[in-house]
Amino acid sequence: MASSATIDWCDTAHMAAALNLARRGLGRVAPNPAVGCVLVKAGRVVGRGWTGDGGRPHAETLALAQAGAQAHGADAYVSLEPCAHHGKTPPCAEALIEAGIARCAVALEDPDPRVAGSGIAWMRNRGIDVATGVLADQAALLNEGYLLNRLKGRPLVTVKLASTLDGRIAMASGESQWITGEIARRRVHLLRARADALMVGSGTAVSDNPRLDVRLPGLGSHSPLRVVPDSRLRLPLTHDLVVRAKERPTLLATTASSDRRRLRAYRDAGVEVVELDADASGQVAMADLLSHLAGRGVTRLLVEGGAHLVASLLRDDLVDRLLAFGAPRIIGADGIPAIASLGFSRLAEAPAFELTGQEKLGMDILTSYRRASPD
Ligand code: AOF
Ligand code: ZN
Repeated sequence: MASSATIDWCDTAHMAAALNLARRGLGRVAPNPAVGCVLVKAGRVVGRGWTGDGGRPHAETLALAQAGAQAHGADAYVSLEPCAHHGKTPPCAEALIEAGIARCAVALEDPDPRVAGSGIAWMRNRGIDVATGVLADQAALLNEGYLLNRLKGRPLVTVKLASTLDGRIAMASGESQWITGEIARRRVHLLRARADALMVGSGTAVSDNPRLDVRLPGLGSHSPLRVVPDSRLRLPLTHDLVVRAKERPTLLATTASSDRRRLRAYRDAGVEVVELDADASGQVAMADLLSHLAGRGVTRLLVEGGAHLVASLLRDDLVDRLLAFGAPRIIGADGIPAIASLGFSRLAEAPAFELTGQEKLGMDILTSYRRASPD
């Protein structure tokens, strides 16, 4: 709910622009939120900024630098409450005050305990007219990963599935290459670029041999952390995830019972190994892995299969978003299903999702869902 003075369509339009700037930072700013800032004077945009790679500079710093003296008397639109703590630069709330901003529209309060309302309070105390809640829902969706990290100690979990019309991902023989077409595959690389970490199960790592990097022109340097839960240490030492671990960091998550010599061999190759709790079936406990990832700053995790890993995330109710790439093929019940057995017996237990969008990608269709909110 928006608060304070008057909020008109102009406010909404400028905040939408700030959100679009913020979106550019997704996958590049963790553990920071992706923030956008637009400065407007007499109806003209005089400064724009978004959070820099690795989280600094903050969006407001860049927008203020661009506006220079024109910031005096301008309106600021910021997609997250300006910070109130001293980092590498003074707090953004203070910088906006010093620059002589007349009014500030904020989409969302920052849950970081160093901020949590004090950025807004500072500005109000110094006579700035502050409107809050402008496009708050959109801002919360954009930074859902940051909010989950801060408030629930886990990243946003997005599961990507690529299957046939009948929900199969491979032939019974395991043959699976190229279920979806080229355009869909490029779309996956864009999704990867917007994630902080990519995860596949060890079975999928072995059978599909994924490199889990971003192969799009200009985006290759933003390849995220590669994560493989592997309680039985099945990942071959010759796998790309191991061999190239020094250039593209790989995290292997295993349980405490693992073979020490093999662990040393992974570590010698540059793989980071963490030993986490096991679940009832002896696999790496997903909740523990997600909290480990959140603790090291991951806000957005993209899970690319396989069927068992996705099933265990669904069983534990840890899937926030589902992106289903559907290819116009039918394999039949002898093929391998996209999701392994969940063990539920009643329909009420079956995870439910809300449709959020649909896109045609060549011959394939991408259908997006998010976890259904409880009734
Ligand atoms: C802003 N504008 O663009 C961002 C903000 O490590 P630091 O010093 O960069 O601080 C991280 C915190 O800064 C982060 O948790 C969040 O509260 C805020 N991020 N704030 O005013 C920005 N990215
Ligand atoms: Zn700041």
